[in-house]
Amino acid sequence: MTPLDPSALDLSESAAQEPAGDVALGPGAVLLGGFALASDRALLAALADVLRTSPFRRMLTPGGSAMSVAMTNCGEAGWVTDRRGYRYDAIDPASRRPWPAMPPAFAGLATRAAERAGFPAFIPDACLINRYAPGARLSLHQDKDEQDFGAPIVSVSLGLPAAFLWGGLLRSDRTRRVCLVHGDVVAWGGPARMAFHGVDTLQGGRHPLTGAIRYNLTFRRALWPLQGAAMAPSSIINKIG
Ligand SMILES: O=C(O)CCC(=O)C(=O)O
Ligand SMILES: [Mn+2]
Repeated sequence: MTPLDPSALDLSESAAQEPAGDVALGPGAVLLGGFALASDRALLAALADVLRTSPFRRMLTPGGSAMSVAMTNCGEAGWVTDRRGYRYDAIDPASRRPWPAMPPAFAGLATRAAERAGFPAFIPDACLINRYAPGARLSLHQDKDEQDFGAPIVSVSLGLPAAFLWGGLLRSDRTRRVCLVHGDVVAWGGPARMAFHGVDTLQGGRHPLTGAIRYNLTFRRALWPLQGAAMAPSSIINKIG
């Protein structure tokens, strides 16, 4: 079975018959099929700009092995890993400069996708950009290095298809395989915010826009709300207090 095979979509029978559109993965989680298609070229052009300042690199896990997925970031905070652990940092450790600003095309798409998924007023302050070459994979994990679990995650797929593993709140929960193709967006939050997920080993192939690569843009609210979206002074005091 190739990742493009529709039967790889382990979704409910009725949902699997829909070629695109919105498919609920469970409470608080939805696949927005093709949501980013109309913006694909704008997103890839903006990605090329980001890479001029902060190119892809294979970061080290705390255990000292290089991740198979190459990563970079844009936005106020970037997700990094090294022997000191997983965390967000405002400075790119490779360039020793702030991460590139979030391109408007990125932020706009993320906000619109979140709204469609039922999470209005999402303003991401961090975008982790993943580059998968064939053979790369991301093991099952939770996104839990953020300070604000109230905000959703918005995850955009570009290029080669991949098998996304969607689990539950426990690592031992059953995972389903969801085929993500170019332009698909998955958004999860609320009761699904801490769901385990991962990406199975990328298979070979060629995409007209990205060649033998899959890109993923993961938008998050990493920092306290007061560092990003405008908030009333009273809210800021409440947050600090
Ligand atoms: O590549 C994907 O689809 C998921 C990426 C992801 O889960 C992450 O970067 O935390
Ligand atoms: Mn993740």
